Amino acid sequence: MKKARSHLLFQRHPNNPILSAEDWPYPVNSVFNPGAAMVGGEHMLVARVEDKTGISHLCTARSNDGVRNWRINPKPSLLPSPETHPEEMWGIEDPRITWLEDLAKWAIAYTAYSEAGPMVSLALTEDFINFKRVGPIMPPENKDSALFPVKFGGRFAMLHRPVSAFAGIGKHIWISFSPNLKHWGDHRILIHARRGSWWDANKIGLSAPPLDTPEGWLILYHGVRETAGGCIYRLGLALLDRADPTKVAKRSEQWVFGPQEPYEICGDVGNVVFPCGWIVHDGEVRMYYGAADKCIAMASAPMNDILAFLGECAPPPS
Ligand code: BMA
Repeated sequence: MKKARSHLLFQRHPNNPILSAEDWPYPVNSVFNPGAAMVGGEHMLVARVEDKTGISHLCTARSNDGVRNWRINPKPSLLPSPETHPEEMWGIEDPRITWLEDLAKWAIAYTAYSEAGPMVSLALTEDFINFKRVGPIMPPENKDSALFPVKFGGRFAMLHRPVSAFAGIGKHIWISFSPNLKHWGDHRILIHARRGSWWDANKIGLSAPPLDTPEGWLILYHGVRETAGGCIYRLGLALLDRADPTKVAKRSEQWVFGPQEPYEICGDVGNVVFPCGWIVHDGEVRMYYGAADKCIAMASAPMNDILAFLGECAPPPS
């Protein structure tokens, strides 16, 4: 097997950006940070759409090949509902989609932008037309959340990123468990933000939902480097034990993807690549990401190369 190098793993699609505000059937400011899933043989994106009030909602787009001929819902698919769900007062953002084998339903974990800050909310759907809210499941400040598709020891599992007011502690990825999707506990830090001048120092968060592979749960996460010129959002990989996802088996030292193209460097928030979903198709991992909080792009890598690359990475220090 050829040796995979971090900077060669994910290749941008030449059609990038594959979806922009100009493609939308109604006036919007930006479309970005999409969740992704293969639904009925089609590529399904659930995009975060920011309208010209600054508030975000979710809207679906479907395509056969995952790159062209998107069929965008003619109206918002899921709007914030502050009357019934006050935690959605300032919008709903960054959906991450997981097929729950146990319920035979799709779960969408998203950020509810409440008066007290971002928090994690959950909705279930069977058809991406009707959505049933489970409601807010993590208090503020918390975001970057996704469920695992299977249960562990009879419990659902979720990754998320709480923020502690405890100065200097860093913003890490946590794992929690639930018997019923509504009540979550057994919280613990899973992946620490590094410190100092690392690309993923101080603040990290989950990007796409955990992906089941023969080597373990594949994790894509973002690291936020704070610089005098603003933040840079880049991506790294990790692998969790397949039977016990509280164990981190591998973690990349270098980032595997970062802002480089003009549409990633310039936008409403420059220097941001922000995937919320990926799809495995014919052994290829297609990562769908928001670019500069403005548009949607896709980059892909052979699953074999990703696993070979991680195979050569060290386990994180215990
Ligand atoms: C994060 C989230 C993302 C956004 C990113 C860059 O905190 O809010 O939705 O893409 O910041 O602005």
